[in-house]
Amino acid sequence: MAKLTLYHAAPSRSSIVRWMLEEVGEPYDIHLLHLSKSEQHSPDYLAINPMGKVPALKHGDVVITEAAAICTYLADAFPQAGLNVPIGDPRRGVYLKWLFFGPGCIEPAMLDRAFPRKEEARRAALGYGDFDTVMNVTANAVANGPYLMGEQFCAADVVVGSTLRWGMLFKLLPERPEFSAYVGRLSKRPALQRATKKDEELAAA
Ligand SMILES: N[C@@H](CCC(=O)N[C@@H](CS)C(=O)NCC(=O)O)C(=O)O
Repeated sequence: MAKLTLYHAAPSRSSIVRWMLEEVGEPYDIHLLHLSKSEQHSPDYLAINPMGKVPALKHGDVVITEAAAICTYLADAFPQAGLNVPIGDPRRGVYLKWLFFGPGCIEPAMLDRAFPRKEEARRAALGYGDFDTVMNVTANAVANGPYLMGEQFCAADVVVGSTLRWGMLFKLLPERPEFSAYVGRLSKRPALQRATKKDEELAAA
């Protein structure tokens, strides 16, 4: 089987992919980068990801970057893990919506709030519209659950769930019972617990 290597820094957005890999359950290697030493800007790593950012995933000869794209790829490459909604299933459209909504709407809404612009942008010009709408839409989506797609835990939960966990940790999100209940459910997943423990060990080393 083609080898899986995660270019990783702990903790960082590559922890999203580490969680996904633990959910997938296939063996993988870690290529650790120290962001504080600017290893992400070394010529060797820029050949992997010219953005100079983690995560990147190598699967055989294929290199994938962008956390949400990697999670989508892994879910489709290892369907036996049950983390995708396959092509042909009418639920796939909504599944893809949530995979894009994480990095396309939740994350920029959160970070624009944390680092406000000097001049307020027009709502129509922002892909995410406005912070409150993004929060309301997300809260409604996770309110009933247990997961975004109902009973099925999927790659979109890894992507959206990671952003919500991170936003709650750094107090970048409003305190909403829907978010804490959803993140509480995710925190019980053995794969997330394993990924968190491994990252804590890496960060402490
Ligand atoms: N859009 C990228 C963002 C990746 C990203 O910003 N990674 C940060 C770590 S959380 C990074 O590598 N920062 C180092 C740098 O920019 O020098 C993704 O979702 O994968």
